[in-house]
Amino acid sequence: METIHSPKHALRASKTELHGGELVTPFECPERVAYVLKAIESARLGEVSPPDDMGDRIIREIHDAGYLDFLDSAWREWEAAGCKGEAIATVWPSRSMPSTKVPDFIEGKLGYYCLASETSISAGTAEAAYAAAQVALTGAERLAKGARGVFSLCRPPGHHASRDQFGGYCFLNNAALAAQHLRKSGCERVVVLDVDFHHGNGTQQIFYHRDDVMFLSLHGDPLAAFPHFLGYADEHGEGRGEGFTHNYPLPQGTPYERWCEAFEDARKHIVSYGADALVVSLGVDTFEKDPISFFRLSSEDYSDMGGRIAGMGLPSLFVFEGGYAIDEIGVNAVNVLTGFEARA
Ligand code: Q9C
Ligand code: ZN
Repeated sequence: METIHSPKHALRASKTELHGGELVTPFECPERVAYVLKAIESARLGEVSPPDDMGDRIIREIHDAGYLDFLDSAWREWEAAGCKGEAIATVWPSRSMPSTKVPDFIEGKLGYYCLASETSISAGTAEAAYAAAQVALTGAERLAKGARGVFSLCRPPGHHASRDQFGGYCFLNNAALAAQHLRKSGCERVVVLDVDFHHGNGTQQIFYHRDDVMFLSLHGDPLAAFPHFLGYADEHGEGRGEGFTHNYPLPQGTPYERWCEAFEDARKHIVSYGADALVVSLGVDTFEKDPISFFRLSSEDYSDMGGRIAGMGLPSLFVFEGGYAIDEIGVNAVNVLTGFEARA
C-alpha cells in the first residue's frame, strides 16, 4: 500500500497543551509520525510518496472563508498583540452570550474560531495543516484513479475540525476534504468511518445535512470522553442528511469484542448504503495503553480491524488521526494497513 506523507507536518510543533490545569508538552507531537514511518519501513508496507499540491478549491468547499483567513493570520496577530506564549482561546460565544459577531481583536477571534482550548496555535501551524490537507487530497486522488487502498499519513489530525472551528489538535478536516474530493471525482456515495477513540465531531457537522456522504463513528461515550458535546446515539442527521449519520458511543474499558459488535452494525449500514468509496478516520488511541483514552484494544486487534475493513470490498483511504501511545503507535497503525492488504 502506498503512503502519502509530507515532512512539513513538523512545522506543527506546539510546545503547550492545556491539560489538567497545566501547560504540558502536547500529546499530539511530531515524533508520532517518525514512529509510524519506522513501522511502515519495518513492515515493508510500500512506497512513501510526497503529496501533490492540489490547491485550495476543495478546502474552500469544506471550510469557511473567514476561518481560513483566521488560520493564516492568527499567529502573526497573536505576536503583534504582544503575547508571549502560544495562542490559546480563553473566551467563547457561549450559551449565555451567543453572539455571531466576529471580533476584530485576536483574543475574540480565537474564541470565535475555537471549540476547545487544549489546542494552542503556534508558529507554522497553518502551514502544517495545509500540508496535511494536501496529503489527504492526494490520497483521495490516488483512490479516484483506481487504487484499492492508500494511507494518508496526515498530521496534524483533522476529525475534530468543523467548518469554522479548530480544537482537539485539529485545524483542517483531512478526512472530510478527502471525502469531498472523492465526490467531485466521480464517486456518487462516499462513507466516512471514524474509528478514532474520540467522536469525529467536525466530520459529523460538515456532512450532517448531506445524503451523499454517510458518517459513522465508534468512540468513547461523550458523557465521559472528549468532545463531550457531540457524538450521541440519537444524532442521525438532519434534512436530506436524516439517516446518514450513525454514532456508537462505547463505555469505559470497552474490549475489542464489544467494539466489533458496534463495527458489525456500522458495516450493515455501509453495505446497504451502496458506497463507491470509503474514507477511514484512522486513530489508534483506542489502544489499551493510550494515555488519554479508555478502550482496551491490543496491537493484534488492529490487524483484525484492517481485515474487517477490507471485507467491505470498497476502495479505502486511511486518513491518520489520533494515537498517543507513541512507542506502539506505528505498529498499531501499520497493523490495520497490513491486515487490510491481507484480506483485500
Ligand atoms: N485533558 C484526536 O485524537 N483532550 N484528538 C482534551 C485532555 C483532547 C484528541 C482533554 C483530545 C483530542 C485527534
Ligand atoms: Zn482521538
